[in-house]
Amino acid sequence: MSEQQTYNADSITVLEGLEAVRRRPGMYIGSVGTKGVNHLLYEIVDNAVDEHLAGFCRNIEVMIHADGSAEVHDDGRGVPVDLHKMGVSAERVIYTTLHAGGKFDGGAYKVSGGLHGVGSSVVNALSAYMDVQVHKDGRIFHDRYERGTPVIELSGGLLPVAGRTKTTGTWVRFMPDSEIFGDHTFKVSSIRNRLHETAYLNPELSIHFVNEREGEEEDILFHEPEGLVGYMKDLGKGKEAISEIVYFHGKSDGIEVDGCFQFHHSFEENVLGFCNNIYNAEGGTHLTGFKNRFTTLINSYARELGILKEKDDNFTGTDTRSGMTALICIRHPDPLFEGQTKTKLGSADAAKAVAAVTAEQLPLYFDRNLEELKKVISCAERSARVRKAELKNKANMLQKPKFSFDSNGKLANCESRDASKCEIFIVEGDSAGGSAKTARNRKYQAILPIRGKILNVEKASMDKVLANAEIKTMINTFGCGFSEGYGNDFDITKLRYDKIIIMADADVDGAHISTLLMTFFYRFMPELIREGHIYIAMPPLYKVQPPKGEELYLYDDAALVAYRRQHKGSFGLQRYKGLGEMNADQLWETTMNPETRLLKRVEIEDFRMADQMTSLLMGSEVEPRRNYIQENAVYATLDI
Ligand code: 28G
Repeated sequence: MSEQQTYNADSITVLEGLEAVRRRPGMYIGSVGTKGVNHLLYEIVDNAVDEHLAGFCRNIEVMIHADGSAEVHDDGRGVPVDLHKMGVSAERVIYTTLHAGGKFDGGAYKVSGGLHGVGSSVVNALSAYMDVQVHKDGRIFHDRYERGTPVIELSGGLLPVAGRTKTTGTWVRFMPDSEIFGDHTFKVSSIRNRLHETAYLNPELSIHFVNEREGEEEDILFHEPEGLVGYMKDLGKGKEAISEIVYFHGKSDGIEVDGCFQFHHSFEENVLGFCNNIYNAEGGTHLTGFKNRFTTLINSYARELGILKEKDDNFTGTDTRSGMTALICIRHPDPLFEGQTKTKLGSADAAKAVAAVTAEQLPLYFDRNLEELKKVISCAERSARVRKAELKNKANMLQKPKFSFDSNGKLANCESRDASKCEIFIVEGDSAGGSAKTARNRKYQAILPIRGKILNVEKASMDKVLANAEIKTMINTFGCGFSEGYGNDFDITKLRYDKIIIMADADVDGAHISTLLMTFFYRFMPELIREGHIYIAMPPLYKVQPPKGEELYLYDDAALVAYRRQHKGSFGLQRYKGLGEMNADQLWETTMNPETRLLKRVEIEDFRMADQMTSLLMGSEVEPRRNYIQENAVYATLDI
């Protein structure tokens, strides 16, 4: 058989492989929504980062073009274009064979965290088109695919030479296929965050990000020579530091460990793990290794210094990490992932390696910086004190009679007890609350009016939070308890409503109230957000009344612009400033009726950034707050 025949035979299986990806895209990239679209780009960027990790690329360019395509360029060696044993250019094999990837030559690490590392061929299969340009060995090569199928003819299995060059590198431009993704597009805020994070994790890499989409043009260079320390500074923005940033680094059992921590005036713990450049949302063994050894270390120092007496109990792990922000970043030649979203590092040797490096490196720092050590221990003492006080407090609070299901004067509960069908509207103000009570479907819709701004849980101590009437009412009404630093009474199976819907005015005050509520949910019931139970009602901004024809509600300014474009003549226009301007019928029709309303589901993609965000949001500036709410509240489909 000639080489060409070999390829023809194999190419059938190749195309069948890519066809499988198109038939069940979710299996490969998790979703066919906006997250899936972003995933395609991350896959390609990760390949460029791998080329950096292999030691051959310092600059990566990422472009979102106005037409909805994305382009990535790296100045590495260029994807190999020589004849592969399958009888075609290696480039063809890489972009058309499932799992053509694998560990890079030269012993570098291939990113393989979680959902990533599915390979460039998956991106190719899910793109309307993909152009690949390679500069290598003085020549320029161009290849093109449409829905995964190559459209450039090879000669002798090789790509035609498209020109000469003195540089080396790879360009990939692709268009997410609307047959797969519908009208979902790239979510730029997530891309920006991820690229910035990649820059922090790779201090010698520069990432140039260009967004050419109409109305959102931007051009940013991410270069973070301070690495993890710079990342820590970023995460600590808006928080008051107690201790210095401590950076440590070492290698054990073939696993490289980089770590960094700092204490702030806060009781929160924010310990983030990364393996081979990928954030591990569910944590894993690297974090366990660090946390356990850190606790042991602090306890033994505290005894050595006489801060803990013989009769005293050890600090708990939570005590020693109270107020801590930490980044633990490992490079592992062959990591293992587990958990619901495969974002939890499972490799047992990672725990051992991180513990070993922590035990070896931290004493080098603490032994020389006694004052810093004392500050760190004082955080643990403070936490232990509060823990003991709150344990009593909580016992007291739990003894108080709970609000019974209906006896709360303000809550208008629904009749059904079938949680999967029930929803509760949290409504700002008594008057809007009154309209909502009249408007609702009383079988399935409960109304909980809250007065004015709720307590900012970010700034209040735990006993104040638990004493706050609105918060107590919410906890008791939802039925699922709450979780906080020292214990977890949260039980999502007890949740009495499938949807918790924040209904506030579409103005700055309304946005503030939504933010306060989301902060409360994020800190005390984060699973409600993770599991998609929190929604924001979208009251209309406008009502238009054409001279003939039906009145129409418009939910944002873009809709008004579109309406103006389509309706040349004059029409009546009413702007709604608040929920209070609508009568009960209008409120039902526009905002509450599941058949016609628009709901946003609150999704926090970046739980790692959310902690810092809450600090940012609670600041005095309104604009970032509004942006945050708009960016993080992703449109759910019309909730029918
Ligand atoms: C621009 C967007 C994304 C890439 C390279 C460079 C090489 C490569 C890529 O090799 C896999 C498997 C083992 C050799 C390696 C070039 C060695 C020598 C490379 C990218 C081939 C493929 N010369 N740059 N892959 N190995 N950039 N950027 O995808 O045997 S992928």
